[in-house]
Amino acid sequence: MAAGIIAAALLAAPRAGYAATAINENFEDSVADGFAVGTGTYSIITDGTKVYRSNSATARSVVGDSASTDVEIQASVKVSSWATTTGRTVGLMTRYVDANNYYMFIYEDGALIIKKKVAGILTAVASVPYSMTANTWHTFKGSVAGTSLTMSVNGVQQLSTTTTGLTAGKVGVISFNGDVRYDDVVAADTSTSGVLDPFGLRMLNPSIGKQWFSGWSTGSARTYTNAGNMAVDPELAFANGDQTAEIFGSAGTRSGQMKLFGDYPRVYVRKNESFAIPPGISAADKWNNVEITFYAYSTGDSGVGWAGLEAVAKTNHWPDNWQCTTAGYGARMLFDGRVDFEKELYHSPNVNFQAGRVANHWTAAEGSVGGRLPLNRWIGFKFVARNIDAGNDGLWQNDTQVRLELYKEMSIGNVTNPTAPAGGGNWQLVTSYTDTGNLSSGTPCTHTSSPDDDSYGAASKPLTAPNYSIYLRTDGLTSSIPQYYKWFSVREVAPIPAP
Ligand SMILES: [Ca+2]
Ligand SMILES: [Ca+2]
Ligand SMILES: [Ca+2]
Repeated sequence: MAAGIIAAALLAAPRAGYAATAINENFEDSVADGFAVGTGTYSIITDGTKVYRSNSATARSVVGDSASTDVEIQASVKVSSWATTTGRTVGLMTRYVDANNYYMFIYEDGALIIKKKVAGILTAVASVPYSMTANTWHTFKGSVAGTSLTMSVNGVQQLSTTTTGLTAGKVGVISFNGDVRYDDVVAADTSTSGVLDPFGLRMLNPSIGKQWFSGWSTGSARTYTNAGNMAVDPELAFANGDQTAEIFGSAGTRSGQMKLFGDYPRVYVRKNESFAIPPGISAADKWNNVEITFYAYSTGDSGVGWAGLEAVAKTNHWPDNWQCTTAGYGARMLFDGRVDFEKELYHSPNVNFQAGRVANHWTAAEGSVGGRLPLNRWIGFKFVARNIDAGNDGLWQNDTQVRLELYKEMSIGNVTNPTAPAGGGNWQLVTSYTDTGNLSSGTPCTHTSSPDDDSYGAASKPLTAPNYSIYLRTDGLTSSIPQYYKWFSVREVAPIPAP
């Protein structure tokens, strides 16, 4: 297991040979996150809950990673009515390249069919008679692994076959000649080859530069309060928070974990603990587009309204009063059940905006009471913050939008010291938001003593620039209600290609 730092040049690198489709969409925020309509029109309507609907004669909408190979997609599917007596089609797609190339897992004219369209030529690969009741929800599931394809409805496998012709593509939904609705669309890669990090967790995006992995499973037990020890824990910094952080090291029942409590814990990953302006951190040691991952276990609610589990990206926030660099994006799972993003423009004075908020996010099945953050169980947390790469040139300087995504992973329950979840975890999108600069006070920052001051003012635009820190934070935890953290990492990833 890797400990400490793996540094690499911050050069643009070719995309690694794996993909990341991680979709979990219930449409309750009225946004079909990541979906791109290929054919026809779609809208979100209320049909019990919020659902994705099309009544176009030909309708296809796709989502996920075009590089995905082996993948499963499941969705609740309902037909409200048909517009024709034949050509009645509804279902799911994998390996979608374009409107002439994809695999289908469909109901069509009295049968379930696995079908392919390759270079525009349709071929039915397998079928079985099936009666699909109108105005009833059916759970469709299609999976492809290598040349094997299977289709299930309502948990019962109906078809299993093999075919060739397509190797990679997005997933999606498809219908012809019906008024159809979809809900609870879940899709994920099933291949783990090359996609697990050194802890055994799934990486949703490949690393392209600097990576940092906590080294908490090695060495002796050690405790940090208001200073780190970078000889032992490189780039792990504590001098800007108020906390007790007990790292268990290689021994004991909590090997590999950090126990955290205090009035305002702030656990930074940054190159040094200098409060100088600037701190003497090189461009190669800054962070920009990042995937931040950890698992956390909360033993009690601090009662602080802005506390829970939180990671902050694209920030310095050190010292707090260096106005032009304190800006950042926080992804939050708050104790009170809210999940959201917080864009902080300045720390002094305190100016911030919230976005992508969902209240009472958690379910009883996840261990929640009244929608609040589940306690006494492990929650996987991933925050992905990436520029959209204007010009597709790998340069952040001309970028104008930042995409924020918060994921959870709930397959580990209440155990003292878990092993990595099967397949690296089933990561589900919690909320997402694209900052186009609209989260703004319009007041530029005024600090001018450092070359790293932002001359435009962080107030007036999205946070596209690299910065010195990422950090974890929580508030108001006493020694009787600590949190435990495991598998904390930060990896520089590629920006999102511009459309
Ligand atoms: Ca819904
Ligand atoms: Ca959504
Ligand atoms: Ca660019």
